[in-house]
Order: sequence, then C-alpha cells, then structure tokens
Amino acid sequence: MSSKPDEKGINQWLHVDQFPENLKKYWFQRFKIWEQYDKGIWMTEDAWFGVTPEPIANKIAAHIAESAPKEKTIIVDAFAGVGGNAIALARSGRWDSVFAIEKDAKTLKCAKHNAEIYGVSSKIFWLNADCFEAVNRFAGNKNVVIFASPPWGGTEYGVDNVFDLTNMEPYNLDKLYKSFTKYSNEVVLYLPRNSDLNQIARYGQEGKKLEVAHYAIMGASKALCVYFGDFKFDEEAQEP
Ligand code: MGP
Repeated sequence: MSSKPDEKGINQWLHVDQFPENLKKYWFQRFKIWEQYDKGIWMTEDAWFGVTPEPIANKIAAHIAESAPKEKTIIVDAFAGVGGNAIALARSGRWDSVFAIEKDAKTLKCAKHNAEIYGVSSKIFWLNADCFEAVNRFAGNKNVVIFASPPWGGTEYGVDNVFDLTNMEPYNLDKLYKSFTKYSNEVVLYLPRNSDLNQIARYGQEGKKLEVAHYAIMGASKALCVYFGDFKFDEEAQEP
C-alpha cells in the first residue's frame, strides 16, 4: 500500500522539503485533500490543483447517491484524475458498477494506487482512454449516470469575477454537455465556483429545475456542481 512509485512523474511526497516550491500551498492542505495522505498517496504535479478534496468528493457522492433515479446502477467518472471522485463514488456503496476513465496513464496509475489505500480499487473499472471515445461503450444503456470534473484551463479561472464557460479550455460547457447527455440523461458537471450561472441556465429544460450546488470547505466555496437531468433532491432536508 505504501509502496513507492516506480515511474518518473508519479510522486509520493512525504516531507515538505521534497515538495515543489510552486505547489507549497497544497502541501499544507494535503490532509484536507486526502484524509489518508500519509498512508502513501501518489500524485502527479498537475493533480494537486485538479483533485477534488475528500470531504467535497464524499458530499458530492452522497448527493448523487440520494438524488439519482433509482434505476440507475452505473456511474462513470469521465475525468478520473488521481481518483478523488471515483474513490468517493465507490465508497458510497450506491452503485453496482463504477467506471473511472483517465487519458493519462501515469495519472491513472496514481488513481488505482490511491483507490487501493481506500480499499476500493477492485470495485472500480479502470479505463485508460479519452473519455469522449470511451463513453461510447455506454450507448443505449439507460442505467448510466455520468460525473465529469474536467480541466478548467489551469488555475487562472479565478481571475475574472465571472468565469466564461464558453471559453473554458480545452473543453467548453457546450462540448461537455452535448458529449455526455448523448449517453445519459443524468450528467453532473464539477465546475469553477465563479462559473457564469446564466450560461448554465440556458441548458435547463422547459418546466424543469436545474440544480446547482456549491461545495465549501470552512465556509469558502471551492467549486460548484450542476445536476442535469432527473435528479430529485429532498428540498425539505437540504441544509439552508
Ligand atoms: P484552487 O483553484 O486551488 O483554489 O482550488 P483554492 O484552494 O480555493 O485557493 P485560492 O488560492 O483560490 O483561495 C479550488 C478547487 O477547485 C480545488 O479543490 C479543485 O477541486 C478545483 N479545481 C481547481 N482547478 C484548477 C481545477 C481544474 O482544472 N479542474 C477541476 N475539475 N477542478 C479544479
């Protein structure tokens, strides 16, 4: 479990003095990102700013579990990265199958290793592939929910007060929405906290609500999720 990475580009940083200077702020957040960080989590450098912190990944997994249509039994994490969301989805116990798709082989290797630490590696189907091609395998399957935490074009998303989702790189909102709703009516997108809500609202269907939830740590929003499709949230039970 605490085995050392055997490839350049995969890291298991255990001391602050090994840690890249430009990423230092994440070192101090490491246990907020991974509660079991010191059991030997593997990371790539890029993963530090893309990974969903564990409490948020768990909350999202719980929200999807409680609100997705009951007949849905398969969940796909389209941009699995180093595994934060796929691990939380598998740990929720709600799904017959969890698929984790990741294009970068080293990043996927980290995800598998991290899932071993959390005891769920064997519960996840790992696909080293481009998600826009790999989702094809779910064509015609009505039991699928797609969760996608795409790249946002780097850490610069916070520079503008409102983030323009039509310019998100490398995939904008329209591309993500159209690519995934082709395969599932229920799609959850994890997007910047300052995303333009007017742009999101344009995808709402006549007479139906589109759910958007902010996810915060210590009162500060880290990101939001848009729930497209027939998710049913218990409004009475929602926190104020
Ligand atoms: P952050 O951008 O480092 O801002 O991460 P933070 O920690 O609020 O720091 P501050 O200096 O702006 O106050 C916020 C959250 O955004 C992270 O926990 C990640 O979950 C998420 N995140 C950041 N980026 C750049 C990406 C990305 O490219 N893709 C995805 N899916 N999530 C990201």
